[in-house]
Amino acid sequence: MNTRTLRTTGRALAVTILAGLALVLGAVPALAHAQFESSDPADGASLATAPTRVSVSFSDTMQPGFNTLTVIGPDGQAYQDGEPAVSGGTVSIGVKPLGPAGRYDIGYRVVSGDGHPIEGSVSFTLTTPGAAAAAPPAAATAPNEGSGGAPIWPWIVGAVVLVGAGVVTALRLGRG
Ligand SMILES: [Cu+2]
Repeated sequence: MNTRTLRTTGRALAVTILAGLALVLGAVPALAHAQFESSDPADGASLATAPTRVSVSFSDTMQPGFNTLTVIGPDGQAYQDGEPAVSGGTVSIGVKPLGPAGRYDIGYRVVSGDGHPIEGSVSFTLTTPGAAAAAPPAAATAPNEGSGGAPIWPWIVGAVVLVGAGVVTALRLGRG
């Protein structure tokens, strides 16, 4: 073999290897679509303290700009805040102060690096009402119970005034 033949053989070998690599690399993303891997909070987690941010992570880099993340509370209210942020395979979003204790669903609709949309949901349970929770019913009714029959007085006063007015009117009509 002279140098020319060696060079040609080397080039042919390189082309073959590159072609093989391209096939393998091209086939891998097509076979392995990004898949859901984990979330924070984890699916099914019970939390006493409300998270200020939630995230879902996937097995591939995610595309920014096409993602939707929602956090829906047991009261049906949406608690996500702002726009989703993408960092590698993780999509996250801020969370407003949570409301009542109970189940919060994190719904996601995201687009992976290869352009495929991925949809799903995970949930966590808040065991202690969050900062935005309405006052519990017991606390709301306490002031009424404490003031006893007070709310009846306006009715009695109103009745006395009405009866008094009726008597005066009747007397005037009788005189006229
Ligand atoms: Cu895919």
